[in-house]
Amino acid sequence: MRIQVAIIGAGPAGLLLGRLLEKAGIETIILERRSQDHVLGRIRAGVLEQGTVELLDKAGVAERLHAEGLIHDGVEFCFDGDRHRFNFRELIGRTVTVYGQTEVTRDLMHARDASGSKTIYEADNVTLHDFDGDTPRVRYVKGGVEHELTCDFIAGCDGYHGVSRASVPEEAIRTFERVYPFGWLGILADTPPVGEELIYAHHERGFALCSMRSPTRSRYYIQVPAGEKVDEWSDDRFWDELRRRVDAETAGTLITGPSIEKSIALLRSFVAEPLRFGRLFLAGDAAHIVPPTGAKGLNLAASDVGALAEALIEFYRERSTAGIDGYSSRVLARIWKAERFSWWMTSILHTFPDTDAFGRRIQRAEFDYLRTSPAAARSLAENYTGLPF
Ligand code: FAS
Ligand code: PHB
Repeated sequence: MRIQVAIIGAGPAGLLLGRLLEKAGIETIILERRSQDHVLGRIRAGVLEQGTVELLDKAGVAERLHAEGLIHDGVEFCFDGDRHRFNFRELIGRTVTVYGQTEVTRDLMHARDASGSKTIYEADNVTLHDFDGDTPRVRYVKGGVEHELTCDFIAGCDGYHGVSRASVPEEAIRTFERVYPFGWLGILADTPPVGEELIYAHHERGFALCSMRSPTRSRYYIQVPAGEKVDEWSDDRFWDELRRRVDAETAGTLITGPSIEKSIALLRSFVAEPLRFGRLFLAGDAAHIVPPTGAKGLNLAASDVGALAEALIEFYRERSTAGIDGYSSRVLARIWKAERFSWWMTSILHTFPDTDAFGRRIQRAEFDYLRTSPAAARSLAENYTGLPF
């Protein structure tokens, strides 16, 4: 079978790229290792930058997002019980939208199913071939039958553990990584959120985040040591620990309930360079990972594929390679700024085993500087709501 662009992975990056290309008349096929239900069952990101919302609008999949998404003008920081609200709309005239990644994925899947573009779920043993030449190939097994695609381009949107980055010769790629000595234990509950907006809490016992998915569904996280097992955390133990890490008012108004999802995600910062290898391009978590503290993971995936779609459309429409030749350096410039912000948010809000008394004072000084300096607050606001695509 011959196709213009083969996309590996039906997460938000692969699905959004497929949608943007399809709207430009470019044929794609998506190969996804897991089932559609499994992909939809993952509970991940919750906050969309304004640029991501605009890109989903451009993709024609934002109707439900506008109907159900919650526009937030700001977030709160709580530092050892002291709270401060950062009003992004006042500071820089931008906002964020709370709308779960699961819903973004669902909207993109529905649009793709309706368009008739092909997605092969439960595609096993995907392998990439000849992407350093002009006619790359992708092989996969479906229902025990081997298949081969020839294509013009391959988009590796298969996440951190995917096959695409792993297919690049070691000498052709360089990686940068920082693994944090903790993870986030997240809980989803059908309870009303404790606050109108997100609350990021720093406490000597560890970080906590009060988030949400809707006015009736809450999402909470607490920092736990790396290696912690989710089975060691009953719901009650989680709620008690969350209460200890937020201010008294928040603890007092927290409405708890049974968890409908509970999982631990380890935190790492990771970037691969470059992100183009002949006819293979990497985008989303296949290219980079950020600690979720800055709510950048899903949003970076969106900005990557926005740039990649532009480059591929330019190639097909104008037979120009300027976009695809510039893809890697263009997206890496924005990726590293988001990596910096995510690392910085993680550094000031979490407790680290090797942080001494001086280090804790510096974390407090960061908070005091943010809440007393309009310039510092504007910097936080422009990074959190998303730097320009
Ligand atoms: P994804 O990993 O979402 O999708 C890749 C897809 O490729 C998957 O469906 C996978 O099954 C498929 N695949 C993998 N290998 C394959 C192969 N060999 N063949 C075919 N298909 C293959 N970001 C935030 O902003 N906030 C958060 O709170 C947050 N929480 C997270 C929690 C967890 C546990 C994880 C892992 C990530 C979290 N993230 C969060 C980041 C997350 O939202 C990602 O940034 C986002 O899913 C990136 O989307 P994709 O690049 O599409 O990668
Ligand atoms: C979430 O709601 O899942 C969420 C929100 C903000 C973050 C991370 C996760 O920084």
